[in-house]
Formats: sequence, structure tokens, C-alpha cells
Amino acid sequence: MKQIPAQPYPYPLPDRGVALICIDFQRDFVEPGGFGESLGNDVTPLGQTIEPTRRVLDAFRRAGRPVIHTREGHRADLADLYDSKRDRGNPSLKIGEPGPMGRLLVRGEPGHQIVEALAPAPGEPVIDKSGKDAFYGTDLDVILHARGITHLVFTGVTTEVCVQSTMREANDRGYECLLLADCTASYFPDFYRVTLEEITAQGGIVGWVATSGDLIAQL
Ligand code: C5J
Repeated sequence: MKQIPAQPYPYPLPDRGVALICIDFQRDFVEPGGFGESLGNDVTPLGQTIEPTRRVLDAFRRAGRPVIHTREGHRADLADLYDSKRDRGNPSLKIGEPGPMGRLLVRGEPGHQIVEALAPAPGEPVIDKSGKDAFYGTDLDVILHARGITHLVFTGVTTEVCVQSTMREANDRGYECLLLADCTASYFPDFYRVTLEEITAQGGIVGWVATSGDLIAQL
């Protein structure tokens, strides 16, 4: 068992049973001209996570450790889209309507794809989800159990939405969760900061936070 320097105290990294989870690194959230930017957000902080995450991804692949990707999006017929999600906030562009990178948050559209630098390798599971939490309505938990995974290393966007929802649910399901601070970002710097504080507060009530460099050094 190795120890990764982390908040609120070192993260115990076993030799087996650790998976890297890459949450929603989709063009629509990360790239200029996508869904995120069309909502008025500055995507710059999200783009800054790609290079450190690529290094972590390479390290997991080199070490032969499992990697799982997730994507947020809906069926082309929108049969899995709740009215509440479509209409919330009365957006000018709704999910399923044509946007700068195809139909917004629809599977198979250009904007729904994971950015090229972090594209899934053959054999790496991709979890398509209609919600924020990657366990909700998916087979993620079955895939993790089937591989004997007990420890999850989280990267992804956005910190306080899909990353936090998934990490909280994983924590409740008994996984030991580590979030890499430089491999996650929000459109809102304050939300990023406070989410990391919430996760590590009260002795790590949701899990641990570390940097990618400290993890890679031990992989
Ligand atoms: C959002 C996500 N922010 N992947 N999705 O709607 O965090």
C-alpha cells in the first residue's frame, strides 16, 4: 500500500483495485464554440485540465490499471430526457436542438465526443449517462465490481456538477475516492474551490484531494 500526499491526509493507494474515472471530457463542455460556451461560460479553466489529465491517463495505461470514461448525453429520440432537465432555466437553446457542435447533448453528435487528447482507448469502458451522477441509470457499479475495483481516482468536468455528484455517490457505495485538483475544473472558480473544500472537510467526508504529479510519482 503506497501513500499519496493528499488532503486531508495521505491517500492509501493499493497495488490493485484502483480505477481512473474520466468524467465528461466532452467537446461540448471543454472546447470553445460548444454548449458550455453557448451558455455564456468561459471554457478556459476546463481546457487547462486536459494536459495533466492526459499525463494521468498515460500513467494508468502504462501501469496496466483500468480506465473508465463517462459522457453526459441523451438518445437521439430524447426518450431519456426529463422535461425538468430540458426546460430548467428556460434556456434559449434546449437539449436536442442544433447548436455549434450538432444537437446539444445528443449521443453521436460532434459535441458529445470526448476531446481527442483524452479519447478512450480500445477496451476502455465508456459510460453514457443521462444524469449528472455516473451511477444513476448505468452499469458503472457492475463494471467496477466485476473488476474488483475498490479505489477510484477522479478527473473531469465540471467539478461541482458531474464530478461531485458521481464522487459523492461512489463514496456512499463504499469506494475510496481521490479527486485530482489539477484534472478537474468548473466554469465558476469559487464553486471549484468550495467543492474541493467540501470533499475534504470533516476528515474527508467525501474523500481525498491530491495533485496529478503526486499520484503519477507513485503509479
Ligand atoms: C454539466 C457536467 N455541468 N458534466 N455537466 O451540466 O458537469
